[in-house]
Amino acid sequence: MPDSTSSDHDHRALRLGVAGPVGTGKSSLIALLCRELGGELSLGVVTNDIYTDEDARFLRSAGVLDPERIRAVETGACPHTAIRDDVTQNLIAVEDLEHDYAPLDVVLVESGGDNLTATFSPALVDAQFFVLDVAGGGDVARKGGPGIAGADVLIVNKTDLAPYVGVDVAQMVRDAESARDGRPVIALSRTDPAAVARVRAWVLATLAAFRGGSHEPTDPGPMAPHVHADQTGQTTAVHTHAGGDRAHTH
Ligand SMILES: Nc1nc2c(ncn2[C@@H]2O[C@H](COP(=O)(O)OP(=O)(O)OP(=O)(O)O)[C@@H](O)[C@H]2O)c(=O)[nH]1
Ligand SMILES: [Mg+2]
Repeated sequence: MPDSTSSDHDHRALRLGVAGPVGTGKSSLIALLCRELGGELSLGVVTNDIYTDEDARFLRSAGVLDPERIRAVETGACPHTAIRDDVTQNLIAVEDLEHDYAPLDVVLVESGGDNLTATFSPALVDAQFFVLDVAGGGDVARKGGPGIAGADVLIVNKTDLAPYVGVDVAQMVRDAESARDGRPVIALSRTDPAAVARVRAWVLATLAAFRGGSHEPTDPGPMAPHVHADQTGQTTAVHTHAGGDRAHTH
């Protein structure tokens, strides 16, 4: 088992998180990055699903990466638990990939789809994407939350759908930028080569900064308080998360 406390950038990959609401295109972004960068970089992928390995199966079937380099973590709990509160399962999956395919350049970790609140712990990833899409409505960028405000890069995805859903992409990007204190926002469609090139360039620049020792992981901050109902509509427990998270009901 590799040294889980290693922070030696010569010996481990850049770990990039991909978070965001359900269906905004997290797996598709990972497939895109594998296609764009797989020729020049050695990549691995870890997916998080609550009950299934659906995302891993989608990515394996996309044929963009050796299927063995795609590992699934089944969290069995709401998505932020495994990417923020107790990242052990994910760290083990990442380190196993780094060990099996050493030297690996980048490991992409997909969060289970959530609402606007889930972000990765800096103990798990070095930098993170937060993915919104235009189909969720132009006003989503104004709703804020730690991912929108604090992720290293915010993706406004599926811009090709904007005319069909009545969203002004430029306005959505401006709204997002005003919530982000200068951090980048990239309007993306997988059918837009210029936008794809911007995302690709961001990953390569982040990798260069990571290797050069100038990349500082930042924490978007804890999730806001929220309530989950179980399948019967009942809430089942209330607990306070470690690390400064506030009350959170399951
Ligand atoms: N039109 C369009 N559709 C897209 C784009 N990117 C992704 N999609 C579609 O959006 C849907 C959801 O994409 P996924 O990549 O599975 O989204 P996800 O965020 O991984 O979903 P969960 O893991 O279930 O939360 C799929 O039908 C994709 O084909 C895009 O750029 N344009
Ligand atoms: Mg997915």
